Amino acid sequence: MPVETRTTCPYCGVGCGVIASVHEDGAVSVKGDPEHPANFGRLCSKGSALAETIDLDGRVLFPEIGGRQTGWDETLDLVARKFSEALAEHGPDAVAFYVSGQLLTEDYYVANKLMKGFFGSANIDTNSRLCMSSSVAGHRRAFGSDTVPGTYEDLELADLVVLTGSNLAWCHPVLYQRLAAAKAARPEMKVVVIDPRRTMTCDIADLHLAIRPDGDVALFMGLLAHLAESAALDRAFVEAHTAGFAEAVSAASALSFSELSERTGLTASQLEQFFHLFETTEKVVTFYSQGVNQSSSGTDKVNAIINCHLATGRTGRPGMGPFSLTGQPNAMGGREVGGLANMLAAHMAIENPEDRDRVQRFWASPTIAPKPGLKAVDMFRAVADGRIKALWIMATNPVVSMPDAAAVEAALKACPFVVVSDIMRDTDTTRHAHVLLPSLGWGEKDGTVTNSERRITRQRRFLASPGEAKPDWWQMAEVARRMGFAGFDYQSPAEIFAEHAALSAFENHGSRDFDIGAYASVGPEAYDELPPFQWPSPVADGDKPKRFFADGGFFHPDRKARFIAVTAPATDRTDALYPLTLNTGRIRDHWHTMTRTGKSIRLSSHIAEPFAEIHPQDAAKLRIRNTGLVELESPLGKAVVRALVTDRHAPGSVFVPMHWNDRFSAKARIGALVPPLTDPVSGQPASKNVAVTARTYEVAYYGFAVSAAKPAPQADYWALAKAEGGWRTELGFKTAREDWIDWCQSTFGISPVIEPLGYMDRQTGDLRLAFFDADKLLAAFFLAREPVAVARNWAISQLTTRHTDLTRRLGIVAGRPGADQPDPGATVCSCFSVGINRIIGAVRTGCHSVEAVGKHTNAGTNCGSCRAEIRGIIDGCLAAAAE
Ligand SMILES: Nc1nc2c(c(=O)[nH]1)N[C@H]1C(S)=C(S)[C@@H](COP(=O)(O)OP(=O)(O)OC[C@H]3O[C@@H](n4cnc5c(=O)[nH]c(N)nc54)[C@H](O)[C@@H]3O)O[C@H]1N2
Ligand SMILES: Nc1nc2c(c(=O)[nH]1)N[C@H]1C(S)=C(S)[C@@H](COP(=O)(O)OP(=O)(O)OC[C@H]3O[C@@H](n4cnc5c(=O)[nH]c(N)nc54)[C@H](O)[C@@H]3O)O[C@H]1N2
Ligand code: SF4
Ligand SMILES: [Mo]
Repeated sequence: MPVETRTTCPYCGVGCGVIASVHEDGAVSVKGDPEHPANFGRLCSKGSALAETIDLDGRVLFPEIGGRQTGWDETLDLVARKFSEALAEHGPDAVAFYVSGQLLTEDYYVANKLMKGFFGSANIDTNSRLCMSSSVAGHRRAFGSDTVPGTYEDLELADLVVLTGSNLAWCHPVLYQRLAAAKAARPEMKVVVIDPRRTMTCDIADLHLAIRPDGDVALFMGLLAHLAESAALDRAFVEAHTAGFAEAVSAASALSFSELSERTGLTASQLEQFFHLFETTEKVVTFYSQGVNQSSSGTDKVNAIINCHLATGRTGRPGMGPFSLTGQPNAMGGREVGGLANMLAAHMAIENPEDRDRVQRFWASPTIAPKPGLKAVDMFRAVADGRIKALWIMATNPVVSMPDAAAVEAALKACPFVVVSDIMRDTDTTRHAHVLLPSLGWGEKDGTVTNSERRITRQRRFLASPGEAKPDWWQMAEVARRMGFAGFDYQSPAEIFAEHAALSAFENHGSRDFDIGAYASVGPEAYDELPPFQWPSPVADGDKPKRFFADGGFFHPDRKARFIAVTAPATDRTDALYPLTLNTGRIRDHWHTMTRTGKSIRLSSHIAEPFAEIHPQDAAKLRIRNTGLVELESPLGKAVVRALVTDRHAPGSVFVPMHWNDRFSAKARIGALVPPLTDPVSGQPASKNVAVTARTYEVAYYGFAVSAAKPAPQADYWALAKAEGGWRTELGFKTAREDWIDWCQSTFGISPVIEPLGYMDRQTGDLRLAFFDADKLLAAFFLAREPVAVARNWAISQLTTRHTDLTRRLGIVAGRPGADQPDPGATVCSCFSVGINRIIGAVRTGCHSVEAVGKHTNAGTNCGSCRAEIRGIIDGCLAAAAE
């Protein structure tokens, strides 16, 4: 019998419950936990593929100093000594931690306590600065606390769901599935998607508003002005529970309707339709994510949205409220422990002397940070100019994910002492570590995470610790002890959690939203068993839906919420040198910098290469061809990716995923183009609205290869991805070579004694080479002057085919599937590896619904993440047939 462990998915902020089974042969499988209130058994493609990402390939398993394997004692002594020296010689502002919403709450708590209470600095910031800080700032301005008022259930209870700046279908897929199911059950429910792109989320939208980049503040100002004049205004709520209404409405009314239309890029009729829907539907939830937060007007966007919910009294009642979707699995836990440079702990304020005193007394700490620390962008500036002498990075990859990524890399190179705790040995960031600490990863570590709806769930260990890897909290506690600090003698995460819970209740008496005092004396066993629960939980009261603010009770001293008078930024762009707007974000099957999802063959097959979505008009103007290569340039840097010409994005904009980095592609680290421009209130970088220019990246030859071994490509362009039986690589060469055989042998690690089968057409320049070891294909290489047209998934399947006869081998150099080996086409359904050609085939045989295609091919019947794409393929086929 397999041993089952209930745990939580380590990817997005939905926080799905997972049951991990370890089978007798050691194999691991995962399934959704039917009892978990976030997902009720569902998982998306990433969650379903978790078992494929936990192998030890590429892991860092021993501490390292300067690339040399060491022992924990020596390494921790060095870290403690370096931090002590920096503090003694240069003071508390000379040290910094840069941590992550992917740490567990217990890790995060220890990091924050050590930095703020013992180093006496607030120089601890986190990748949540790039992710949630505008929401935090907006919540604090409006509510007086960083509170998400609602629960996921509101998604099903609402009659109108507004999604702004959220690609829910790809980024919070299980919530999308819950929404799709609710809408199928109640077709009268309306969904509005506000996004400059027509994303997969639009599949269930009744209305898609293709807003101009950063038109959101204007849009919600227009809505507020409209609501203020309408029957939807809840005067009683506004008077009893809020302040600043008149000023906010007066600011909002300053925009004329034509200005509104101009700034949002929406027509009068679109605006009227949206305003009317919002006005006449009481149960409305506005979900928002990075299209709102990652903006130079991010905090104002958040408050413009909240203003509309406050004006209508639709905050924290069932089916109503503003709802910030958190990205990372523990974005919320990080905020609870105060892991941002401008927060304290347990939702206390660093600016407040009473809060500082309270936390210091609770910790019995020698000091307490007297002022906010440096926010991420400023922190790396301080690293670059030498103010920070010792930096510890945990569970984040800033050389890829920070804006002005090249400057971040240079800063790390210049920093006298960089510690990195990660699970992977070779990332763009670990390369610059003086000390690399091996951390336990998902399945190996124990702790808690909090999801978007304030629900705390255990992540449980079901695997043994590999090598000498240790939990992040242990690493910090050991350094603290070595530096002579009392208060870090934790034996287990349970002890840390109990302390965190006790602090949340300490002298609280209802004055702070975050209170989980019910767990202040949780022991190891109860912690082990801890079922999911939502906060607040001052006393144990089971797991029932909890909402805030239906009847006021905000956390400003007068208990009133604040309307914020915002101003709409200009959205027109006239930059002759950099005329295009670069929008960056996510794809369905990859997670951030790909250190984990890049290990999964299934997840790598949906989209195997970095790309730029470009509108056909721009492509025509710039002479960029679909499937050619395109170079994007901002004043800070350049990137080269595949051109995907599509009208999904408005003219003037391009979309590039944030995931690719120097491990997977030659030059696709898009963060290197993003300027370090931040929202003035939250300090969050604006990574969705970047001025760039685009041009064709000319190459003399395009290439495609499949290989059994991981390639080490020497080429002007390359992008590699794991594939069944080995690797697939897209290539581009600026100049021709004579020695392609040698090139292949060194790139794919093939012995020079192996001679290839080959085909060459001097006329067209086509070249195909295939290298075999007995009946096994080692590598196949396809070169052409045009983008290589070979059927990718067919070529990949040759890596796992036995090539017993010459005809089959010659088939590879012919570059065409034989009649008995149909080409499945690009993968759509990654759960069952169903390619687009099979889906088109099914449609042609009469399957005209997603369900029918599913019955025929299995596609879309497991996690459901690809259902919107399948519907798009069906529609496309039917439209083509009708023409
Ligand atoms: N598959 C996958 N899922 C993930 C992640 C992942 O890496 N991969 N990461 C997780 C994390 S940490 C996060 S933060 C979330 C992010 O989740 P999302 O915020 O949903 O994802 P993004 O793709 O970053 O951006 C969302 C959308 O904002 C739109 N947008 C850009 N500019 C504007 C604008 O000015 N206004 C409006 N209204 N929209 C705009 C973009 O076109 C994009 O479609 O996803 C989480 N889930
Ligand atoms: N251009 C652009 N840039 C962006 C964004 C965007 O939309 N556009 N989005 C931003 C957002 S919202 C986010 S959240 C960030 C995400 O950006 P990052 O946080 O930099 O990305 P990840 O790849 O998630 O990095 C996590 C790292 O932690 C390691 N790791 C995994 N588990 C553990 C563990 O248990 N312990 C330790 N110590 N390490 C572990 C992983 O191997 C990996 O190296 O990117 C931001 N940057
Ligand atoms: S939606 Fe997918 S990635 Fe997010 S927690 Fe659930 S299974 Fe994990
Ligand atoms: Mo994020």
